[in-house]
Amino acid sequence: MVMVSADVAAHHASATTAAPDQPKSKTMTVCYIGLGANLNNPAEQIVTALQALDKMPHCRLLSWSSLYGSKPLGPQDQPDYLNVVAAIDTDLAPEALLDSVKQQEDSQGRVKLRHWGERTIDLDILLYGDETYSSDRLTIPHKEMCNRSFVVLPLLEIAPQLILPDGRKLAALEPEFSGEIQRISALTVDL
Ligand code: ROI
Repeated sequence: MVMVSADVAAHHASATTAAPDQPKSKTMTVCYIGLGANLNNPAEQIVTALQALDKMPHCRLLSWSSLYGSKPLGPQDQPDYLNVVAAIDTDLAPEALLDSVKQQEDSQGRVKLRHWGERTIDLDILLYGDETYSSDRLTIPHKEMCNRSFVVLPLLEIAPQLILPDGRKLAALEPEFSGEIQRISALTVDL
């Protein structure tokens, strides 16, 4: 198992670091990915996705939050969710990163059953350094991230000092969400 120092993820989201195993001209960008699952052994789905984030070409898993449980946002006749937020380092551009995470969702058998419905795994790009980005397929920061307790609280756990691209402190959002989700446990992932 790889232990990752909490300090790594506590950096401001804009942190770019020279990767030791990359040519010097490339910079890596710290990105945050939201993971959610409520079908087919959700905890296993999340662990599989974290392992995949570490194995993805041009990506490295830096840290991840505890496992959280949350009531579904959306139709209530679906199972509760498990949620985690992960920090990765990547030199992929945003669209290429999106391709990679979508591919991983597909490989874990994600099928769209209904709008805001149940899913085996959801991998949302939340932040890409302190950049903003918008296309038909992707908006960064994730449009709803600041409204979702199951994103904000796990993200705060791994990046308590995080400043959003618009200059707001993530920690300022915390009081809005107290009691909405439950921290279940730390999550052991063999890398
Ligand atoms: N609800 C919760 N609690 N957690 C999620 O990860 C999640 N993901 C979604 C929708 C369907 C909006 N609801 C969710 O995509």
